Amino acid sequence: MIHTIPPYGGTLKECYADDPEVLKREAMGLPEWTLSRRQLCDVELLLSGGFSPLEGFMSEADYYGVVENMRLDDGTLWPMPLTLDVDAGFAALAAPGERIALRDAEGLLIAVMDVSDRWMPDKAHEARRVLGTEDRAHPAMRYLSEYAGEVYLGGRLTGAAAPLHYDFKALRHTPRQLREEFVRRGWSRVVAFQTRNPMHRAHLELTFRAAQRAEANLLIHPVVGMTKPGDVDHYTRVRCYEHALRRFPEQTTMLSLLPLAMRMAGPREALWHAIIRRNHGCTHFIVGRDHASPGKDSLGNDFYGPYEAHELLAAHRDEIGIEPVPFQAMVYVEERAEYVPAGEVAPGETVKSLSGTELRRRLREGLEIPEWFTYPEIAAELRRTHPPRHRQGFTVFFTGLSGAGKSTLANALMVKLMELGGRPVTLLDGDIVRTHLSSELGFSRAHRDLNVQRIGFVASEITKNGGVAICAPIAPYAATRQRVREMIEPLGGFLEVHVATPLAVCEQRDRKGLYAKARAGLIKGFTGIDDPYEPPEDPELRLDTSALSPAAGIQRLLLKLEALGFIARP
Ligand code: PPS
Repeated sequence: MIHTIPPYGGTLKECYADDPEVLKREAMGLPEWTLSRRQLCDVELLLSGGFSPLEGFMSEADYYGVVENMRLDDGTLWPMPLTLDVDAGFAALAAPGERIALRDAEGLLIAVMDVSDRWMPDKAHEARRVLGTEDRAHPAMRYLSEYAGEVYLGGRLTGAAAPLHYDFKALRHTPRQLREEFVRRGWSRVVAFQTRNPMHRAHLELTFRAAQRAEANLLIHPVVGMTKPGDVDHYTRVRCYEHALRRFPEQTTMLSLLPLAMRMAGPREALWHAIIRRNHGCTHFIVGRDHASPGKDSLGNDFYGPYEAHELLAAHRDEIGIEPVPFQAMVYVEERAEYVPAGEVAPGETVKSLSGTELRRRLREGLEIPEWFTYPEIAAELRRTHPPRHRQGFTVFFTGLSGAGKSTLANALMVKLMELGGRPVTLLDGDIVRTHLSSELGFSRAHRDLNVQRIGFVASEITKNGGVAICAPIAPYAATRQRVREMIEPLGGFLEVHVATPLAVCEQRDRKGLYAKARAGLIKGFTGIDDPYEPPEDPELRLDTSALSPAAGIQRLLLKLEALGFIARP
């Protein structure tokens, strides 16, 4: 069904079925694809008209037109490829002419897709053209190379239901709802502000000025779908935006959440953002410095020039259907006690700034966040979800050969931490885990990986919730340990402790008699004997229990935890 809603932004193409019940019956028996988080975001905006004029995933011709020239096959300006990536196994069931059912992770039918195109993309070429790089430090390049399926599908969508959201329902609006809301409020000029960060004073000053310059009302339109890995989670950000909103003159500004999955594609992404806001009924769009920038590449250089996005939008200004409002970075000038665009700083004036990294450091260490940088209520909100390290959870991950002394150290550490108090402590010793979590697993490479990943998962949950997890598996493979580290580090502390007692000592101790059995060939695949142990290259701590008593080892570990800020002086 196509609805045309004047007055803003031209035609809005909503793609929902007239009768979802009929569609649900039709979907029974169709090949089923479970949408990833990113695909679910894409489908939500395709169905709601956020990506008008698209009415589904792109055909092969549209895709190549977009990749090469930023144009759909009919010549319409469109900067970002939007395709359904699937694995070869599923692709075999989805020939052009077939229909497939797209479901969310719980199995709810979201849409039916009439597959029109199926092809194998050249992902490296796509990355070079669209992102301007093949560097894995770019999140969209990493997605393409590590997560995206090898086959792309294109075809129209017919929606059964909008993806379910339980959070911030009152702040979510489809393009049609926003257009209607603007009409209801009598807003004929609306300038949209795109953001994936909490709003601080610089952002408020920038949006005040933009609204004044455009003589428009302001829509704060943050992305809550997927942003850059490592960003502040959207729950915290939305609470910050709600605080920020109270700082604007009443009735001038509105907050609405956009379920977009960003690609961090710099200039092309900025153009895409503008088109999306046009579809949501806005007349103006703020383009910032480094708009949708993914940060530095693996050589430490910027992926895009700071004002490349301004230039691209200016070049296409006549056909986007929304007026770009370019802005330089806003900086705080001490002498004037106010924010001004960077280009307006007079010679000799003192400019103050605080980087994202510095803000995170201050939060982590519980240091002051200056008032010139952000409002107290926003700083307090950030502090709630980013407590200083001594109130964050952490994981101590012992790794080493059988008999190296991991369990002894782990038990001693647990007792010492309980003596210190303050956080719940959980011990995930190798034997405990193999009894309660992994009783069906053996010692093949695949089973060891599964075992260690299960430990990592439980430890990550404990860490996320502010507890201490002490793990003590052999964990012989470096890649698996790295995966565990990546799982936990964004949630709190992670300390890898290599219990580096030499094999000869472990074997001599042979408390369980297993080394003797392994040497006699009665146990196969025994770590250190006929299965490898890959020692950590750069652990937070290395302890050799042949040279150090458990008490001395634990003391060194406590000092390390203290130096990193996770515990008060032992
Ligand atoms: S792993 O590799 O991390 O999954 O191993 P883990 O869960 O820590 O289990 C190691 C304990 O199992 C006993 N065991 C073996 N270890 C190594 N290799 C083989 N083939 C093997 N078979 C049994 C051994 O007692 C280990 O206990 P610890 O406490 O490390 O001595």
